[in-house]
Amino acid sequence: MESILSYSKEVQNAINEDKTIVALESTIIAHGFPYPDNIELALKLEEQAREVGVVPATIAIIDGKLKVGLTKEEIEFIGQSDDIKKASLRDLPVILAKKLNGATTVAATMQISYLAGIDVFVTGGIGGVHRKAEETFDISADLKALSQYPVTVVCAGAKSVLDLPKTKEVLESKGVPVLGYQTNKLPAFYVRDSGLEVDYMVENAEEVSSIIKSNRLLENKNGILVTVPISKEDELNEKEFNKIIDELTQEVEQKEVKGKNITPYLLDRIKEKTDGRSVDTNVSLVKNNLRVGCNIAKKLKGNY
Ligand code: PSU
Ligand code: MN
Repeated sequence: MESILSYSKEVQNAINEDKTIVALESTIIAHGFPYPDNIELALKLEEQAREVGVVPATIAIIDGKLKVGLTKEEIEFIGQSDDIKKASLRDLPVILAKKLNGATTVAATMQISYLAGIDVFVTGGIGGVHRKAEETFDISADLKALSQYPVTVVCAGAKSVLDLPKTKEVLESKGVPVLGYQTNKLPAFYVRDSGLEVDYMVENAEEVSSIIKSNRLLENKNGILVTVPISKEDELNEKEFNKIIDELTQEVEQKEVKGKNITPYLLDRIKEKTDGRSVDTNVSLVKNNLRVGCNIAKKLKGNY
């Protein structure tokens, strides 16, 4: 069958030479960060991976093609154009058929990583169960993807704009282990500790790699979530941040922001309310996640 994937030269070579590859998402570029910080970050992340001998595969959809690995021009296009759809699971078949452009969420990036045979995917934060989900039913397809694609997602947890206890419950129902990287507390993105426990603490990349191997031997379909706390120097003040979140939760309701627009809206408003500090914090945590993700991918390949 014809492959629907379109690999960059760099990623194609990496596959041919059996090099270690790590996937990166593109919603963070198109909708998660302001221009031009977004492009700078995307390029820096790729460079960071290469420096430790890992080939970055940033994933997006351009003209209906599922791109595994982007050129610099393609990253600039995704970061600059305002004609890029936020692409989650339900969007992929339509964006492909209509030959549109899409920035892939965690869910869609997991699906494409799985199709491309990439085992480890690094991002900032995952989507989850939104507050008041009992009324709105707003639960990110990221959780569905985690339940059905055996890809390891390295993140800084999920933001406390979500309902974290409910998010954890859904992950448990779906059979997704939530691992804490050198911590037994679930990180909450901008802050190190959400007050919740992770399922298991892991000490190092080697331990994660053996858990991934066990997951394979069990023939599990689900992915694994590795949560890495942001560094102590860079975390935001928890009290201040929680106050912002409470305010924004009300604001989203009042302004009737809905569905896929909620996450970009919140990110924008958090940036304003923290005088831009949330952006630096976000950069710091993604880089930290990438450092851990590259180590896990290398261990898994036996290339370390
Ligand atoms: N969290 C962030 N930044 C982001 C996202 C989440 O801090 O950019 C993006 C991710 O791509 C995630 C998506 O997969 O939002 C979740 O959106 P939704 O809740 O609409 O599924
Ligand atoms: Mn949603």
